[in-house]
Amino acid sequence: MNLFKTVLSYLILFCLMSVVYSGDIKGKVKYDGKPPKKKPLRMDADPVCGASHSEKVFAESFKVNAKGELAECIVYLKNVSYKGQTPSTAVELDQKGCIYTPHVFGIQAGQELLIRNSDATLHNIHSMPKTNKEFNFAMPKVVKTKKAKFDSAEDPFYIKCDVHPWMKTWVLVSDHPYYAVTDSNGNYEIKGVPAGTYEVICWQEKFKKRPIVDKITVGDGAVTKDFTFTRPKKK
Ligand SMILES: [Cu+2]
Repeated sequence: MNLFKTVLSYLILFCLMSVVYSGDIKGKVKYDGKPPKKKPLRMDADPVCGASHSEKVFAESFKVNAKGELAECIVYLKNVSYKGQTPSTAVELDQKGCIYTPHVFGIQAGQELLIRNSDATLHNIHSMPKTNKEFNFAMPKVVKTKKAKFDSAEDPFYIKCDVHPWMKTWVLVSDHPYYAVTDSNGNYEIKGVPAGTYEVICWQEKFKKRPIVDKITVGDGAVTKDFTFTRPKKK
C-alpha cells in the first residue's frame, strides 16, 4: 500500500511538472485628463548641452500623446520566484545632449549597467536608491564608459546628474525578467510569464506615489491588461 502511494505521488508530481504553462501579458497605459503643458528644458547653463540640440527639448516626466496614451510607464510583476539566470548582456544608459537615454528603464539585479558619456562635457552620475548601494561619480568628457550594478530588487528610483539639474533617469531593479516600459503609444508586452497569479504594478514618474496595483492571472496564452491613470482632483 505504501509503495502504491509513493508511486502515485511521483506520478502526480511528474504530471504537474510536465504541464508548466506560460503566457504573455500585453496592454496599454492611458491617461484620463487634460495633458499638462509641455515645459521646455533650459540647458543654457552649460553651452555644450544647449549647442547639442537644434530643436526645443521638453521636460521628460510626462509623455502623453493626443490619444491619451502614456509612454515610459513601467509595468512589472511582484512576488515572482524566478530561478533563471541573470542576463550576461549589459543594459546601456547614455548621456547624450545632456539627456539620459533611456529616460525610464528596467534592469535585473546583478545585471551590468553600461554608462556612456557621449557628450564633450562633464557629467556626475548619482543614483538615489533606498535599498541598493548608492553610486556617485564624475564622468569628465574623456571618460566615455563606466560600469555599475544593482544588487537587489527595488521599486523605481532615480539617477541624476549633479552638474545638470534637469538630467534624470528612472530605474526599476527586478529579480526576474517580467517587466516592460511602455512605448510612445502606451503599449507594453511582457513575454513568457510562468502560469500563476501575480501582483502587477503600473508605475509612472508623475504618479510615483500612487502607482496602480492590481492582480493578474496568467495561464496558457495571452492576457491583456490595460491601465489608466486619472488626473487627481484639485483639493
Ligand atoms: Cu550632466
